[in-house]
Amino acid sequence: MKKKLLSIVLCVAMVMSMATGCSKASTQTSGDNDKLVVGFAQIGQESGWRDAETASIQFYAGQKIDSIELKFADAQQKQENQIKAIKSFIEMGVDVIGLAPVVETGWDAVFTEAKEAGIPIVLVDRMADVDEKLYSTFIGSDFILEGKNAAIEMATLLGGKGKIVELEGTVGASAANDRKKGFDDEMAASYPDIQILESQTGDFTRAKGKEVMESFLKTYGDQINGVYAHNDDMMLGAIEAIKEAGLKPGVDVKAVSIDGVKGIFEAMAAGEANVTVECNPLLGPQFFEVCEKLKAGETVDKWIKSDEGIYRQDTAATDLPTRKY
Ligand code: GZL
Repeated sequence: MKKKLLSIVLCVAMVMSMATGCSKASTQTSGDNDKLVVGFAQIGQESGWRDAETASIQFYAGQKIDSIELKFADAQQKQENQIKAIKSFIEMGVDVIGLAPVVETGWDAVFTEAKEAGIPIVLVDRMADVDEKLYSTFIGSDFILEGKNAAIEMATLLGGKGKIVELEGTVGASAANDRKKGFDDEMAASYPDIQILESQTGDFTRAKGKEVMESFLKTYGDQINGVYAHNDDMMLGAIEAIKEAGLKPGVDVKAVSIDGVKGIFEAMAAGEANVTVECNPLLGPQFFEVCEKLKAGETVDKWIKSDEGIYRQDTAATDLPTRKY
């Protein structure tokens, strides 16, 4: 009996040491100085857009495993998890840290740690509210312009007058803050006969977008002539709610959102949505190009802007096969 117990204890000890050995090994950089070692702290998997961005980053690194080592962390939409990931990347001594900040504020301390460690930070698709000395560049869209364009599209659909509701992105996210600012400011400045009845966060998710639209419909019913959603995923949820309320999305309730994911092109082709303002998630190539430059000690532009289009119902069926995300 004693022998059996001993052998079990030894086995467990062996497994434990291998496990810790593995976890230590996975935190070491490859040790090959020529390889570009990048840590990326991703927000999560809240939308189709986010999944497309993750795929773009992982695919690019996967194609270049001889020259790029990617350490990827999924923060499940929690800032504290992104901060933990950044700290671990600093400890590993990566060459560059990339992240899509889930919210704009709360980054000064950990970005300062990265700077003191001599590791550049690249902001991807969302901004952080920090001194610009604390990051190398922002690769992403002009969210204020996206919001302004959405307002112009909505006003065109409504003939300049009507009542609308607004589904906002994640509270505190730069994409939500600026898409709201761009839209609401344009509405106030140019379309006084369009009233925003209510505006609430749907956290960029389809499920929450449906839930909030259901509550808007309970409160305002067929007074609602249009809905503006800060991303297509929330709009797809809102479309479900509009149909369940017995109204026709895209007809009774005009639908304008942002991202340009495949699902919204399918909805537009079915006549259930009207406009999507494109926001490019396929940032992998640009991101690694910047990382290579930073590793080589080159300077990069402070803002690498994505250029994007506006897509409408009338061309959605022909656009759909060309869409890459
Ligand atoms: C925009 C990005 C936003 C998308 C959403 O750059 O941060 O986050 O519009 C995503 O779909 O959740």
